[in-house]
Amino acid sequence: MARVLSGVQPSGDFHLGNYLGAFRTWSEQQHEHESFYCIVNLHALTVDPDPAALRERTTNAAVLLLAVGLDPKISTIFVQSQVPEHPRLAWLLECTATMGELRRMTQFKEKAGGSEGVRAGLFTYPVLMAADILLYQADRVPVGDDQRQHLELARELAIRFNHRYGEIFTVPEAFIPKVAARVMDLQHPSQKMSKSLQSPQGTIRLLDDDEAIDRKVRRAVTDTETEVRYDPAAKPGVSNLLEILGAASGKDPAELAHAYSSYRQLKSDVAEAVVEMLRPIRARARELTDDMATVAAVLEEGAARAHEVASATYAKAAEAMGI
Ligand code: ATP
Ligand code: LTN
Repeated sequence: MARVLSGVQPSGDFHLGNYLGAFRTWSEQQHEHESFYCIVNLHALTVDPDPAALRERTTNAAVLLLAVGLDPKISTIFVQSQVPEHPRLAWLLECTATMGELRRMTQFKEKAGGSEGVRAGLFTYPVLMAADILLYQADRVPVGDDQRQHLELARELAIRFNHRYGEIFTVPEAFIPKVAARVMDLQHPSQKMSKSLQSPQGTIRLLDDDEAIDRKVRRAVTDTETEVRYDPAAKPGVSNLLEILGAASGKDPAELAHAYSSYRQLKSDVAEAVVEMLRPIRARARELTDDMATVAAVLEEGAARAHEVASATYAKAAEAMGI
């Protein structure tokens, strides 16, 4: 059975992009693969969050992962900081990665914006991510399109390590959905929908109520034409709506476009599809919030299971390096 690992930062409210780009695949594929899903709170430290907020978001992240359908009986759900081998392996890998390759990471360049005050942890962030993946000998890593380059680095580090120190790590592959791998912000359709973008009207949060979802979709930025056509470069706003509808309905976004003669009708159908898709998630999250003892137990058991696998891999890697 193939191994799967992926991660999400507890850096804010989860949104439609996280769901369509990642969580939905996680919950669909958990039945076919041995799955590990990690709430990467150490990664979230790279932007200096408020400690109380980080703690709360970490627990809320677990609630949402259960609400989107991860089943703790078959998937291991855990918090990164509870498995000490993550930063330990990250250090070993940092001693194999080069400044040059980390400097090429576009996410770092975007987030750092050339500032000297940016945290060193943001620079080494992709190496910690590689450690997350390699510790579990993951074959497959389901992520949104924005993580493609980080995955390439994880593969490169695994190959390099194996070449230098012996066959220790499985070389992982990215699994990126065909539709909605990069959901764009509804107000700024040239930027991806993001937890940290501070664009409340452009971001559909998984816990938004029906009315908020409807309003945000209806106010989504489109363009001054009237033709409904799938063309991400020329018509990013409309194409994003078609991608969302395609992902929600299992249909091809370009084909869907033919059925519409107005933006209004398209928006109305997108809003309805998203409302229907998210309603059960919201209901389940509400139930779980009343049962935080269960959530805590899931994380405790998840950390124990994760630790078993991670400690075995770490021991092999450290030994191979002469530690
Ligand atoms: P931040 O804004 O804090 O960087 P984020 O919203 O990008 O966060 P992450 O925690 O970094 O979310 O990512 C969790 C998963 O969701 C990743 O697999 C990522 O690729 C995916 N993802 C994030 N944003 C989108 C998006 N707009 N469209 C599709 N997938 C996305
Ligand atoms: N960098 C990722 C989050 C992340 C991750 C991982 C994803 C951290 N560790 C391991 C997949 C596998 C992000 O920002 N989306």
